[in-house]
Amino acid sequence: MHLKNLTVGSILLMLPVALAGMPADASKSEKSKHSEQQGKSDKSKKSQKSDKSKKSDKSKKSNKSKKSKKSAKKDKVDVCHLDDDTNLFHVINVSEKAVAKHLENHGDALAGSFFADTDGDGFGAGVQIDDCPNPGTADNADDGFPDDPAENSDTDGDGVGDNADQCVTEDATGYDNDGNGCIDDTDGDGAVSYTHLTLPTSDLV
Ligand SMILES: [Ca+2]
Ligand SMILES: [Ca+2]
Ligand SMILES: [Ca+2]
Ligand SMILES: [Ca+2]
Repeated sequence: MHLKNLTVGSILLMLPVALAGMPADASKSEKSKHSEQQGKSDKSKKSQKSDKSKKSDKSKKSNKSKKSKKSAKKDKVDVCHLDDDTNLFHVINVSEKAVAKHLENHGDALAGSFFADTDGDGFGAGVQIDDCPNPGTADNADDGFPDDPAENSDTDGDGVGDNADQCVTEDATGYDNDGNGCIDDTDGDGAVSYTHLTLPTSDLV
């Protein structure tokens, strides 16, 4: 419709329609305001979230740093430091990196479990008595004969140490009068077996 064709009457007729359209526009404008507000509120939510995430990041970082401090403590190693004055070891705690230097330069040793070695054969026994290799200790508890420097194990369990046992895998318990670790009379016929030849000649009839 061209404006030229519009009469005053037709304009008047259209006016209510135009006015009726006004609230609609106003409501659009309200909507747009609302939408703007929402947008702002969303932004503020996001910004809050972002703050939270920042905080959470910070707390994560702080936890990490705590953990790394803990692991740093964990990375420390007990070393047996050799005291030049007493010539005895005592435990010191050093960083993992420094361990090699301590071992090389000071004659230090790694700390561990050391047991009493009463007979000095290098085999310990009983419960752990030291963390360091001080005199009278061994780094194992393998001595089955703590008072016999010549023996430490008894494979067949007959009470005769492996070094003295002439039958290392034969349990001669109860049948070993000469104590050589072998059963004296294997067939039980009462005959003197060759094992008795190890007895003093006075025992031979
Ligand atoms: Ca021993
Ligand atoms: Ca021994
Ligand atoms: Ca034995
Ligand atoms: Ca034996």
